[in-house]
Amino acid sequence: MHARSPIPLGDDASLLVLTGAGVSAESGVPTFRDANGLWEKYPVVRVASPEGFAADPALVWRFYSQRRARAKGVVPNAGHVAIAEVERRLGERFLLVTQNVDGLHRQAGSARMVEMHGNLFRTRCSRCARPPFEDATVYADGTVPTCDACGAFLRPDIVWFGEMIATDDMARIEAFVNRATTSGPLTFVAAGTSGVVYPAAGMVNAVRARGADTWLVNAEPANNASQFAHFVEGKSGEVLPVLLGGRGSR
Ligand code: BV8
Ligand code: ZN
Repeated sequence: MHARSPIPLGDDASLLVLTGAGVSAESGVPTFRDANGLWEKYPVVRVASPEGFAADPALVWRFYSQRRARAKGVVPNAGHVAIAEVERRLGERFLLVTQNVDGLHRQAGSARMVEMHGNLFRTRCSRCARPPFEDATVYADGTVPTCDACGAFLRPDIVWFGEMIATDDMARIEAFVNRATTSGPLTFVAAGTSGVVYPAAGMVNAVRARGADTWLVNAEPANNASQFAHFVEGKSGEVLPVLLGGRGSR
């Protein structure tokens, strides 16, 4: 199905958007599982897991430093902009949950947002309670930064495989869905995600069980495409401005 008109959203309707790496693809950020994907060069378990970090922190910092260096030159695309615009129209009846760590949604103006897998430009201590801090440093090959409070290795403030999503992030999503489904209809739009990684990939089932209308916008049928009521095949940078009622639909 191809989007020709915006998703109808009544005055009491809420919108929950979930994005994955595909939404940043048109900005030039490689996705995880496409042919030239990031994971080709680095097996996930070695660069995006606590075990991998314990085994070779320098390799992990090389992986994330390379992504910081690549992300510095990229800008949001029309898909990010459409999501920020519909947030301005809906206000507190809108929430964005992103799996992306590239910071492009914030650059596009998104504010009502949960970065459920963390952020590439934040670093935290792997041991003490020192709060995470903004950090765009591209560490020189082989460097592993250490905490000046406790001396332990610093790590990217990112949720790795096998790690829990932050409890307050999950609580915020849950609270939004509860309020949205008691005050009116909820529409869920997932864009640019292969539907492989949980708990993000399970969101469609959770919201459908609460009566939400569910849309998938993706370049190909995602793993969990059958869970969605509507599937719009296409590029998020072209489809979202139409589907979310941005400029593209006038
Ligand atoms: C958890 C940070 C509880 C890293 C990421 C065994 C042991 C341990 C855990 C598990 C296990 N088996 C299963 C699990 C659970 C695991 C999981 O789901 N694994 C998968 C691989 C099976 N999940 C977890 O571990 C999560 N935590 O479950 O805690 C727990 C605890 C212990 C034990 C069990 C359970 C934590 C998951 C978070 C991992 N961190 N990111 C980093 O970013 O460096 S996930 C990583 O994948 C990214 O965040 C990325 O966003 C995410 C998902 O990928 P996608 O975003 O979907 O990107 P992808 O490339 O896959 O797809 C892009 C899509 O876009 C494609 O379909 C493409 O066609 C499309 N596309 C391309 N261009 C466009 C487009 N679409 C539209 N327009 C375009 N232009
Ligand atoms: Zn520390």
